[in-house]
Amino acid sequence: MTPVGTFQGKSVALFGLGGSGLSTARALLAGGARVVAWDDGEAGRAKALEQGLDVYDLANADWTQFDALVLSPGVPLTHPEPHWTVRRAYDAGVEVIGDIELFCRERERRASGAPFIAITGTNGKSTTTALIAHLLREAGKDVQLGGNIGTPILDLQPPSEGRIHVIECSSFQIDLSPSLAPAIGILINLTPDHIDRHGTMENYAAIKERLVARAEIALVGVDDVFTHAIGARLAQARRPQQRVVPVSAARTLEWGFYVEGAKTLFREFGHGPEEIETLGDLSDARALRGAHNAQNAAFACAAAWHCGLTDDEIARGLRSFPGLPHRMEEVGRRGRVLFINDSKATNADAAEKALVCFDDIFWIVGGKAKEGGIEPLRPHFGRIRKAYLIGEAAEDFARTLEGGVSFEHCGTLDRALTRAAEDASLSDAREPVVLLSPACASYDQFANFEARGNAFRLLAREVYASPSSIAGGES
Ligand code: UMA
Repeated sequence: MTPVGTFQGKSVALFGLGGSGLSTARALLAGGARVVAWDDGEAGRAKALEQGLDVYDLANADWTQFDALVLSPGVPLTHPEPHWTVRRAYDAGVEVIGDIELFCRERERRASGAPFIAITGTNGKSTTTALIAHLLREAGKDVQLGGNIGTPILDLQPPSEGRIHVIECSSFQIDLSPSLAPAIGILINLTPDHIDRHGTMENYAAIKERLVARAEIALVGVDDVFTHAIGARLAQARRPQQRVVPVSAARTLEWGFYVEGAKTLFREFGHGPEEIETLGDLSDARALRGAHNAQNAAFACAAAWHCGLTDDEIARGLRSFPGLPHRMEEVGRRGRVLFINDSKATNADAAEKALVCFDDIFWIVGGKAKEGGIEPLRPHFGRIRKAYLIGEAAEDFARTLEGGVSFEHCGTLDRALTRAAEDASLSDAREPVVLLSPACASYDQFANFEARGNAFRLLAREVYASPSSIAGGES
């Protein structure tokens, strides 16, 4: 835990008692602050009471006693409208901040030079964050990994000179962190997202820009119009003590980090082509398939290079990266048949990223459909040997597949997996792939996408561990 000493002896209103709120409460109390906690929901309040927190309805509190309101990231700050606690705080002249802001102030107080890598972007930020942490750990560094990826930042060990914090930041968290100034700031990409919480795309992009605006090293994508404009603006501002470095997975750069073929490359500003450094080869990196992962890898290599890792250390780490659970996760193999868990693909956009990576797909698809269904995936139907339909979306998806892809109604995941594995093992493909990439939410049959992915993993293990369960299959 990182005790928060910057509010020692002060009073803090804490709103939102999910994972990050409870972690913040513990860290503030450990640092000597007085905390008054509340949550709109009964469950959050009950958990806080269990942990011995002072739970009090902030609607009835005297807000002039507070030095800050610490808000959970899921609570609206500005849109669709400010939460009632935010209005009360502003009326009383109380600042509104989040747990990452508390960490930044603690870093400033304890060890302002402590290495701190902050990562954001619309897509790929969890993979990039996990990959950076993996590269650094494999090279023997002391690494703390957390933020939006799952472990609340204040649950991590405190910042210190020899310890690298690798932190994924959502736009909600950045919006609550006015003094965010990481040693390395990463902005991967930007496409419209969370507009309900930020009002407009412009506002969403402006919030994301804040993560790199005061970074000592700003690694900024150039593959979409929004990040490209941000990178150009930062470079033009020529802030003292800031280095702005472009990163691309889509084209060769005159300088910066980029991917060419399957190689991640770095060309220093002003250097000739003969001095281009090769940092890794993605054709060896089984957990980094696809163009989107090439972008994640380019950023991770850039961060690792700036942390002093050698080309060999980076190349080794790329090869050994196990990937994140439920994101094109290779769960096993039976003979030629590969089993891939991509349960996190809850819409067509996400499923597309998996479909383009393989040629002979036995596709488990369905669940609770999103608007547009699987129609956008039609250009990739040629890669699908057969589809196995599950969940509520089955009838609708069958209509889309009709005439283009052969399919079978399976109802449940276990039936779909058994049938897909049987067909895959009998196919003539070099590497048939049983792929769960449902392009749907899971709520019709599972608690969440993790539960769906865990079920797939267990079922797949039974299938590929049992020699008699499928005919053929061994190569
Ligand atoms: N609450 C209210 N009133 C409201 C809204 C929420 O009382 O109007 C209360 C809820 O009753 C609940 C608590 O606030 O008790 C939930 O807080 P939260 O939603 O901020 O959730 P945490 O458990 O604290 O998790 C947060 C991040 N959640 C969000 O940003 C929504 C987690 O990111 C993050 O992993 C965690 O902190 C640790 O840092 C999740 C997420 O969905 C993965 N992120 C979004 C994304 O990736 O797109 C931004």
